[in-house]
Amino acid sequence: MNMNLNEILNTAYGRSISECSNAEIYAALLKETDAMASKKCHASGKKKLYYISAEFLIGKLLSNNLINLGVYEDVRKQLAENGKEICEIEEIEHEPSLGNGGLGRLAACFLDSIATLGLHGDGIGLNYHFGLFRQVFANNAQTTVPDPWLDEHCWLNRTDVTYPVKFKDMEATARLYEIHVTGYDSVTNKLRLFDIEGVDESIVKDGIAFDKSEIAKNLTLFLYPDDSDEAGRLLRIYQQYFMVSAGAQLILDECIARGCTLYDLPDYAVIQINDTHPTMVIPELIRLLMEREIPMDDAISIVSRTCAYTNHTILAEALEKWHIAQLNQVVPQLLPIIEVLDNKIRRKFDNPSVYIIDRDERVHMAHIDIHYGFSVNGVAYLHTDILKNEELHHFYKLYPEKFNNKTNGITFRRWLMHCNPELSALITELIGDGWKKNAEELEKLLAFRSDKEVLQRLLHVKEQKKHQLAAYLAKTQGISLNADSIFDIQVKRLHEYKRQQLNALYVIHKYLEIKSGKLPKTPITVLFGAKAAPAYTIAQDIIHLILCLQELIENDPAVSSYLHVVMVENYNVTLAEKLIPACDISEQISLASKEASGTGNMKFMLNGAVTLGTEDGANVEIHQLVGDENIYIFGDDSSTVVERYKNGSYNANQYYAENPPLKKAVDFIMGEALAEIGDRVRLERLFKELTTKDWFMTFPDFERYVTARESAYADYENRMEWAEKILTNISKAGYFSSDRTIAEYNSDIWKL
Ligand code: 26Q
Repeated sequence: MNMNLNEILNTAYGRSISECSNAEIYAALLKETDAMASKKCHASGKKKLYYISAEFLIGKLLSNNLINLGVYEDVRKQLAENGKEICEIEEIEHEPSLGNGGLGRLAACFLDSIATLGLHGDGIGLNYHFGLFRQVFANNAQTTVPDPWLDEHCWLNRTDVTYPVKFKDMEATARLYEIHVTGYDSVTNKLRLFDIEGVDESIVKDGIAFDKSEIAKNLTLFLYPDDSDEAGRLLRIYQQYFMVSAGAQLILDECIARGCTLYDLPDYAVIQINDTHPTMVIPELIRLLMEREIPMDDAISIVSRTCAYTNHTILAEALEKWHIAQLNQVVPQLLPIIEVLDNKIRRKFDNPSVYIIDRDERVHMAHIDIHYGFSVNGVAYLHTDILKNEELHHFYKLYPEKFNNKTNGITFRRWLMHCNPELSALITELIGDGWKKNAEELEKLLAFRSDKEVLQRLLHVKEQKKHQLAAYLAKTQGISLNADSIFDIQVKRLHEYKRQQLNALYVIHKYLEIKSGKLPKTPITVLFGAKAAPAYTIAQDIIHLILCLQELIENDPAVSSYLHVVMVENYNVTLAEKLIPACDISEQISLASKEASGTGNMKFMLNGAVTLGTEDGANVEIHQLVGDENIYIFGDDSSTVVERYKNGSYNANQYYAENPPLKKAVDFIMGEALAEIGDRVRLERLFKELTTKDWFMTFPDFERYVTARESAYADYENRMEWAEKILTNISKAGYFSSDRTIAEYNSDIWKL
C-alpha cells in the first residue's frame, strides 16, 4: 500500500507538504491512516476472544499504525524530502492516558500481537476522558491534574451502538466507541471503549477533584478515582459494572449475530478477564442469560466455560474485595447471583478460605474468577509457582488443571522497531528481517559475539540514543543530561514493593562517597520515572525524597559532575519509548516474590540494557536466558523472603543498627542537608517507616545491592566486554515477544 502525502494534503488543505503545519499534517495523516486501517481485512471466525480490562495503555498510535500498515518508511521519506521530521509530527499526538502501569501496557501489547497473529479478538474497556492523571512536580512533590487526550483529531471513532446499564438508583446509557488495532502486516481488530452518555468534564475543579456522587456525570472521567473514601469506592463499583454490563451485552449480541444459540456460547466467545477489575462480568453474564430464559444452573455452566482469569499480583491489598453492602448499594441485581455462586462452593468444599463471601460479608472477586472460570494463569514462571504453592494453594488443590503460566511479553513493533530504528536497522543488516515476525531469530546475533566492529556499532547506537534522550529532555522538561555518563534507569509505577527507596538509598550512599573523595570513573546519571497513587502517602514521600536528592546534588558542585539524579515528570509510554533505548543499566529491584512479572525489564533487555535485579518475576527467566555473565543479580530469593514473612522474624531496626553504611544512608534522610530542602513531615515519616517497618525488606538487600551495582559500573568500563553483554541480552530477548505469549494463550486457553 502507498500513501501520496502531497495529494492527501492538497485535497485536505489545498497546499503541499512543505506549506502545511505539523498539526495539519498530523490531522490529515491520522485520517488517512485510520481509513487505511479500517479497510484492512478484519479477523473473522466462529469463535472470538474478548480481552476485557480496566486499562489499555496503548500509547501514541500514529507511528505504530504506519509501521503495522507497512507505510512508515514511505511516509517518513516523503516528509523528509519536504523538510519535515516525522518525530515532530508525532509530537502533536496526545498519548491516550487509558492505563496506569504494567497490566494496562500488557493489554496493549496483547492487542497488537492478537491482530498480528491474525486472531479474531477485540479489547473491551472504558473511555476515560482524563485518564489516570498527569503528574506535575511542584515544591519537590507530585501534584496531579487531569490528562485530557480526546480532541478533535484522535483515533477514537463514535458508533451508533448503545446499551442500557441499570444501577440501583439510576439507568445509564453506554455508548460504544472504537479504536482500530492494526496488526503488523496483518488484520485489523478493535479496541471497544464504552462511555457514559451525559458525562460532564466541567465538574472537575481544582486539580483532579470532582463530586464523586454525581455518577451520571463522572463515571468515565478518571481511571482509578481516589478510593480513600466510600464515595470513591462506590464510584469504582459503578465503573466496573458499567464496563462489564455493556461489554457482556455487546458480546451476546455479536455471538447471536454469528449464529450462537447461547447454549453454545463457549464455542463463540472466550472472555479473558484481566485481573479482578472486570470480574463482575461473570455474574452479569449469568444474569443476562437468565433474562433470556436460560435456567440458572445452565447459565452458570455456560459462563464458566467461557471465562478465563489472569492474575497479576500476589499483594494481598491489591486483591479486590467488595462488601456485600457496597454491592447492594450499586448493583443489587448481582447479589442473589453471587450468593448462589457462593452457596454452591460452601456445599462442595468445607474450607472457608475458598468461599466467595467471607465471614465479614466481603466478596472476594478473585475467588469468583477461580471457581467460575475455566483457566487461571499467572504472568511469569515464578509468579505462577507462587500462586500454585502459596497464595492460591487451596484453589490449586481443588483445580490443578485450571492453573497455567503465561510468561508476559512485549510487542517488538513498538518496543524495538518504533522506539529504536537505529538498532532495528543494525540488526536487520546483520541477520535480515525475519526477526520482525519471528523474534527468536534474534539469536542469530550471537554469531557476532566477538566481532569488534559489530560490538563497536552497538555501542554507537546506544550513544546515539543517549544523545537523543538528552536532547528530548532538554526540550520538553528543561533537564540537561551528560550523554557520556552511565544511564542507570528505574521507571515504573511508584510502589514500596518495587523499592525505588532502595535505589534512593544507594544514591545517598554514592553521594556521601563522592563527598568523601571516592570518585566514580565514569559519571553516573540515575533516572527515575514514576507516578504514585494520590492517596498513597509513603509513595508520595519517596518521590519527595528523590526530588530533594535531585536538588541537593544538582546544587553541590563537588558532586554534580560525577552524579546526577533526575526524576522525569509524568512518566508515560511516550517517555518510556525515549528512555528505554538510552539505558545502560536497567533497575529491576523489587522484593523477590512481589513483582508478578514486570515487562519493563523485557523492554530494556531488548534495547541492550543490562539488568541489575533481584531473582523476581520474569527477571528469573531473563537470568536463565542470558546467564550469570550478562546480568547482575543480588539479594534474597523468593523462598527466603516468603519464609521470613511467615515466621515474622524480620526486624528492620536490627539491620539498621548493625550495618553502618546502611545506617549512614538512612540517617541522611533526617539530616541537615535534606532538612534545608525538604518537608520535615514527609522525610520523618519515611525515615520512621523504614527504620521501624521496612515491610518490603530493603535493609537486608542493601549491602548486596551496593556491591552488585558497583560491579556493574566497574564492568561498564571495559567497553568491549560490555558490548558483548548488550549483544547477548538483545539476542536472548526473542522469548519475550508478546507474539509468543499470545500464541500460547491461544493454544492453551482460547483455542480460536
Ligand atoms: C486494586 C484495588 C483497588 C484499586 C486499585 C487496584 C489495582 C489497580 C491496578 C490493582 C492492581 C493494578 C495494576 C496492577 C498491575 O499493573 N500489575 C502488573 O501487571 C504486569 C502485567 O502482568 C506485571 O508485569 C507486573 O509485575 C504487575 O505488577
